[in-house]
Amino acid sequence: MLIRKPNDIPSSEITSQSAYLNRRNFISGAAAAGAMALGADRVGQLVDPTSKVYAGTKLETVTSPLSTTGETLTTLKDITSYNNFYEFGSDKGDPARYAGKLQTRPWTVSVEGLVKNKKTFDIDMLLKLVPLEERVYRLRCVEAWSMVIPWVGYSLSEFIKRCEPLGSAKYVQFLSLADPKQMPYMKTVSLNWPYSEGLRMDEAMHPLTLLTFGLYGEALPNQDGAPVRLIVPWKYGFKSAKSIVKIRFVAEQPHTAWNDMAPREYGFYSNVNPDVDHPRWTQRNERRIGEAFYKQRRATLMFNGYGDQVAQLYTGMDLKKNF
Ligand SMILES: Nc1nc2c(c(=O)[nH]1)N[C@H]1C(S)=C(S)[C@@H](COP(=O)(O)O)O[C@H]1N2
Ligand SMILES: [Mo]
Repeated sequence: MLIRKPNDIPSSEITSQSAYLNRRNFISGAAAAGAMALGADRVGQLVDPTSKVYAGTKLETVTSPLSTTGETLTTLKDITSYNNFYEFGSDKGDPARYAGKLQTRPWTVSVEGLVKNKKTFDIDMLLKLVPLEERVYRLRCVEAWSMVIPWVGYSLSEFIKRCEPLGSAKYVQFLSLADPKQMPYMKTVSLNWPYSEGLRMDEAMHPLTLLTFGLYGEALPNQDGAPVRLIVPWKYGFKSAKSIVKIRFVAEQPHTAWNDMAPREYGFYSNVNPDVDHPRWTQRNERRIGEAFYKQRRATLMFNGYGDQVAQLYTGMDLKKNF
């Protein structure tokens, strides 16, 4: 049988988001070797039954009119074994291997900054704030692959309204947990921890922006960002911070982990845009995870196909400059 390569992009052209990280790890080779030894050691902990107490709990959901239809869902297996979660390693299989240990209870999300309600929310309270919806969204990674995932959550706007942000709050920053005791690769992967992401207030308030607690009807698997993460379907996947512990309302555009790492490659907006190439590879098309490698790559859609709903957020903006 003839195995064909994807015909439009030589695989050598696609390097991962971790290219920088791996180069740096190479420099600190001793540290990397240490982490690998630690990693191997932790594989055994996957079978620890206490690690799976929360991930997998059934969640009640209502259907949402904001669900994407007409797409084949990516399998649970692919969604949970092909991940980016650099706190747990830079290979796609690392988060499934090492995130099982993450303790997701007790867990709180604190609200800081320019807001009336500077509160700390217990995760189980947050989960019950408003009814959970199932929302199928495409997720397009900046590395030119995509998945279709039935997320569970509610519009972030519901949460933000209850925080009562001040008029001076123009952006929202999201900070992930940064606990090197639980996250074995924080020491060797040189992103600027804690993982930080941000949205402009109108993007954060947009109904499509989902505060996400589950997928496939169950509480989030750890490798997908348990116990709470963001999903911003019209932006590259890295905007969707995982395992969030802090939400900060600010006046200025916040720094973000990827923007700190390589500002020419990862902009603040990072709207999915087939017309703006990543400096090292095209964004014209994508590989759907789970589909055969020889299959024709799909054309990437402007705003990941959500343009009808979100394009008006950017009227008058040059999206090549504001990539
Ligand atoms: N805290 C944290 N959040 C993160 C990341 C990460 O490394 N750390 N990776 C991002 C990237 S690059 C992508 S594509 C998505 C992947 O989500 P998934 O593994 O659930 O598909 O999570 C994003 N959120
Ligand atoms: Mo990504």
